[in-house]
Amino acid sequence: MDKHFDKERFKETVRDNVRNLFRKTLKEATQQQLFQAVAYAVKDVIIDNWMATQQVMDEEDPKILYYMSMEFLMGRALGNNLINLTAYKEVKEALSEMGFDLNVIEDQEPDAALGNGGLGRLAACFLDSLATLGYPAYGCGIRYRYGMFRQKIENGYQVEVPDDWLRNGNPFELKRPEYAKIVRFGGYVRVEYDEQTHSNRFIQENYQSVRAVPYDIPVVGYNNNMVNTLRVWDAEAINDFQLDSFDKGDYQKAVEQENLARNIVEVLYPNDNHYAGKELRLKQQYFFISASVQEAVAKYKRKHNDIHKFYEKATFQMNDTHPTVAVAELMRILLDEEGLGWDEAWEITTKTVAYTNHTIMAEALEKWPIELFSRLLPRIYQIVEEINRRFIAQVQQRYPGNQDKIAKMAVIYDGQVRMANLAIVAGYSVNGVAKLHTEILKKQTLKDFYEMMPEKFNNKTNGITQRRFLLHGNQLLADWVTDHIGDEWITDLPQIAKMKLYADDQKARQEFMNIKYQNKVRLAKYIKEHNGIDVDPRSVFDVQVKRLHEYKRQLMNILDVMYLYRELKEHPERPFYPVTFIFGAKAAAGYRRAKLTIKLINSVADVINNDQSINGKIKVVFIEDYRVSNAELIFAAADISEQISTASKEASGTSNMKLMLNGALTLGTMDGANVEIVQEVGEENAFIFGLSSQEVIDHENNHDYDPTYYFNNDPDIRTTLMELINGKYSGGDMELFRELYDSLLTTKEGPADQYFILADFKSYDAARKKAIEYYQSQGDWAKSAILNMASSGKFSSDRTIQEYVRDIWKLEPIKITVDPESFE
Ligand code: B1H
Repeated sequence: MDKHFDKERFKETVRDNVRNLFRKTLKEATQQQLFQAVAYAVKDVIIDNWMATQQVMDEEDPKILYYMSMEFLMGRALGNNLINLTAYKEVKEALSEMGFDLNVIEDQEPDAALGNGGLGRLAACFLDSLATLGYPAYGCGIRYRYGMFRQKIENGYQVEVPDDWLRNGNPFELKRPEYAKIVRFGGYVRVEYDEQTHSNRFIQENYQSVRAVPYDIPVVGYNNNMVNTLRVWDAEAINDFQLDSFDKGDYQKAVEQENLARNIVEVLYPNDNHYAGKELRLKQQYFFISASVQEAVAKYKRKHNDIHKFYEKATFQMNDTHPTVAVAELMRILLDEEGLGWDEAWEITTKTVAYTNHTIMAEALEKWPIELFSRLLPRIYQIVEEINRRFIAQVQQRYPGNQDKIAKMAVIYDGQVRMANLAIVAGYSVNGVAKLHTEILKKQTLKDFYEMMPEKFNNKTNGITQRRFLLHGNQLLADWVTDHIGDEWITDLPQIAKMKLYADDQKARQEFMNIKYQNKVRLAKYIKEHNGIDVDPRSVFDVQVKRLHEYKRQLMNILDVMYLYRELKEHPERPFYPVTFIFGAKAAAGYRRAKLTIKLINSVADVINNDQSINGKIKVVFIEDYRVSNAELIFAAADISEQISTASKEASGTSNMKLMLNGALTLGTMDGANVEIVQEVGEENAFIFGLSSQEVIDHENNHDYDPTYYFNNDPDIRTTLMELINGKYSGGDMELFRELYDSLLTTKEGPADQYFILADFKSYDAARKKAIEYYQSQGDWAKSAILNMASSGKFSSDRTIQEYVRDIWKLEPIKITVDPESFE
């Protein structure tokens, strides 16, 4: 866009848009209206590139990736689109000449929060990398009417507020009614013998249906004219009954279908790493998968007549098991609509679908009761049954008489449909999301599958996009890097290793710390405005931002803050460098312990922040409504990156990468991608503590972990835990936090201290003190921080996507050259 960016014309367009959209002059327009006007002006530019991309795809007919995901955590689009159009600075300037501030305008945009956490944000980073690398791809998802809830903190408690993100419309989306599809639920399957083909036909009858209507959201590649599409499906009611034959049955059905359409896309389930088993969730899954698969097949057929080669032009990546009904839906279309035989259909399907596993947490495993599954999806269930029957026969052939293998690997077992097993049996690829995670899958979780089909298994360590999380989120640091090594890092992050040269340079260290300081001032201002808390930008910013989950151990973090505070009070003579402990986290609405942990953090914050005697040496801040947009501010300002999950539990983590890229030092366990981060940056530039994944797994297998040992033998631990039930942080209420206390010491509800907090507590505390100590030698710290940033090259999602393309998808990049005429 830089070559063609016409500042005067852009201003004119913004003026016209305000006029046409709102019947207002620029002076009269609100900031929200200005946002809309600017967004539409940007969309004008995107549309040309979007059409050009479509044209090249039509001409070259490349293989297309369909990235199927229940979640796309996109965040805001305006700033990111401007960044990728390489027009950010020009537009900022143009707006400033008109008397407006692009930052303020960006802040008017609601986050597109169609996801919970890492899994959804990973999908968003992947789309950015796919477009930037020129790979033809569709994101396939749901246009939730309400995204991830907005979090309010009231009296220290999390309160969930509906996220009405479409209230003012979404200027970037495009409704595509011409691609609508019908999706059917329920009823029964009638089998009919076809005399001509001597085969059975399966006809679903007495079903309810909804119309799936796609909305396309552009995904702009960086500086390459490429625009891919995120296609999210909305549901509309089908009311095709005859008003004159308005009998009771029709009316009843019309109302039911109306309700189905209204409910199905209403809201994103706010669970991260947890399976709730709700019927509506399965409806959501089949709804967007059926529509997406139908469209993928229809698109193929517009150009090709041999359906047997479908997999040469399309591949489906299933983001966890949530889209796994795609296996059976593709089979259904091939069998029932294309009239293929089982073996041909199976060959095509198993060359089309691939599966990514994102977690080994047992409670996240999707297992649908047969009753529910077969009632909702009768034909799909038949197909899954047949897949299972044939697979079990294979297992029996390979392991004659071995019931245990069947018990572990069957797709249908014990009254349940096991989606992970279906995904593995049908997928041509099964991947984990970090080296350690993939090894655990192969050796433990999916051992039997790995033994039977080792060729399917591979690792794809996650990554993040440096365009959003450095170029957009931390413009000072981005410019500084570019001044030193040029701008190739923007599309080739390993180039940032050239900054290692400057780790020993006094002037560079000073400059780095100055930039970090300015980003801390920016965050301090945000905290003052949103929390009313004063924090000192000269203090260490110790940051843990991620979903609230017991395995991520925010509880261990806050317990250690309580311990540090007590030490500070008891030993005022000891030197203590000021630290600001920053938390940001949403808890699933029904996750009691997680929500109580938020209350604890806020209660500890209240006590400590209001204790005048400690001179503000410790501050605790819980940032309300942690989401992509404020994450960008937080990463830029962080000194310490808390990555403290129980080893083996965090499949990869991605905030660890975003924080590293912004020059934070990792304080963490040897879990997920932390292992690879330490490998890249060196142990001397990180603070590693705690049990190893093998130690954790051994304790779990041997049932020999006893947290009361630590409670009884370590007075620091004991005293800290007692503070949960002695009223110190609850205005005298001894019961408020008892559930947390109990979770660590009793087996009332599940194993005591399931996540080994007490085992790791002292080594965590020591590692943290070491980090704070290290911060005081500013030169050394700056060196380590620069080295962290400079060693983050591996963690670009560009690298991850190249690996997926090379090992799994086998796509070819396309080139978009836009006819400059289209800008006139
Ligand atoms: C991850 C989930 C997840 N793993 C179920 N699994 C969900 C599971 O709504 N549900 O039912 C939602 C999310 N999310 C995360 O994926 C891992 O915990 C992270 O370690 C990983 O970095 C991320 C991306 O791979």
